[in-house]
Amino acid sequence: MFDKILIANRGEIALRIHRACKEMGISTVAVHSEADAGAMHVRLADESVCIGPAPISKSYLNIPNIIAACEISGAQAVHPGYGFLSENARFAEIVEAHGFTFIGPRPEHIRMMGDKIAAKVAAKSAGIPVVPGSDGALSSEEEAKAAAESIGFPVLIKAAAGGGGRGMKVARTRTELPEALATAKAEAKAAFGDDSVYLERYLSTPRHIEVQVIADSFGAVCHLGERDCSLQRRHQKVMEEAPSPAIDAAARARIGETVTKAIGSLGYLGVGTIEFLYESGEFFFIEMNTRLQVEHPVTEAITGIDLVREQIRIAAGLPLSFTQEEVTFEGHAIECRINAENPRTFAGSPGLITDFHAPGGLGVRLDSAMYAGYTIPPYYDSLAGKLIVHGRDRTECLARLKRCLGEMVVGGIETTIPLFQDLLAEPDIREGRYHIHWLEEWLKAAR
Ligand code: MV4
Repeated sequence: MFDKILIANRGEIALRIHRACKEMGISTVAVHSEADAGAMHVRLADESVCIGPAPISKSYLNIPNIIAACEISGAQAVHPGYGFLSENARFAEIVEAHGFTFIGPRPEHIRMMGDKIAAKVAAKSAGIPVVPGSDGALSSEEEAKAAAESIGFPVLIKAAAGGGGRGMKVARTRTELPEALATAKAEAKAAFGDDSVYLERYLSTPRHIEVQVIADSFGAVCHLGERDCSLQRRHQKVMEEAPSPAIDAAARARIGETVTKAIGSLGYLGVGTIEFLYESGEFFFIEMNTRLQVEHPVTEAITGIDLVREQIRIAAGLPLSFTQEEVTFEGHAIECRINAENPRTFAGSPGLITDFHAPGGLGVRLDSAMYAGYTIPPYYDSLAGKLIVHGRDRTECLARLKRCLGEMVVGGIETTIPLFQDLLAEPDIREGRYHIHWLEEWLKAAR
């Protein structure tokens, strides 16, 4: 096992990784920008190294400086967290080329899943159900028309280099197709420097359901159930839950088995998330994420498995500490992303936190880098913390979440806490009746 790990991230996820390390007897190296010198991840870590000025391109994305921090600190492994360099195959290769261990999947799998066409081809050939579509990049308008006619309208044109919704265009009819194709290509070129696009049947009101998988270097692969992440705004998840209110145990076991077999056949290593759109009782693969995800704690809550600990064990060449038969799903968990934002306009609200009170009690977890006296810098993501609540069932979970939101105090800045209080009063949310467009429709209407 490693005795020192460098955490190449900031904020709540840097703390999350630090906590797993300490429980495993591993010492930690924080890296930070000049703007983060007083951040909690720096204060808690055993050592810290400044890796550059505030802009992420000069610090958290600065590969040479992160490698230098590994060298001067004597860390043996790097945990990238999520975002930043976590799905950069080149970074994983560079870390390994310098004699350090990258705590994550193999570069070839990161690269494959980063190319949405290659990912879909791999998923389909491994037996995962995919959205009916063009099965590859579109090379002409004629090809797009032929594919669309055989699938049926409406269709969605997506960028191969995409993700996060950029370069996506709906064509409702044959007439709309040429313009949608041209716009999607232009957007993809501008955003990613790659104008490859493909086409899929457009699903109008699906849920976003993702399955957590984990694989060790001995060929063991397990699934840890699903998370429902349908509540999103502008492709940013807002609230996530496990299990999905839309999935029963039989459907869970079925998709879990399909995904587990596929991941095994790909020779995947580490944690991963297979994203599906779920509509009319059917799963359709859209993408795979090769990182630890923001919302991983809801899976941890219902399975009792520490995903970061397992990631570190896998990277150190140890087996999974459980088998599929030993994985059980207990109760219900919901995560609220507490962002430093105005709860109505979503305008960022960085600044000094004057007061801070964390909710507590049975089944309550707060993953946050906030403290009274901390100033949230304006340079980074607005995610300030995550409140994760676990209950014996969804009803208990909702009651506990309401209680916790009322207890929590973050003074001096605006946060999304009031948004969650309003959401919890909605019958659709209480009943679990929502899809990927529900939140934006609700924000547009009732408020
Ligand atoms: C789709 C879709 C409908 N049909 N694909 C958006 C981000 C990208 N990762 C996949 N996305 C979508 N793909 C087909 N064939 C609708 C979306 C989509 C979406 C998906 C998940 C969560 C929120 C979303 C919001 C708008 C559109």
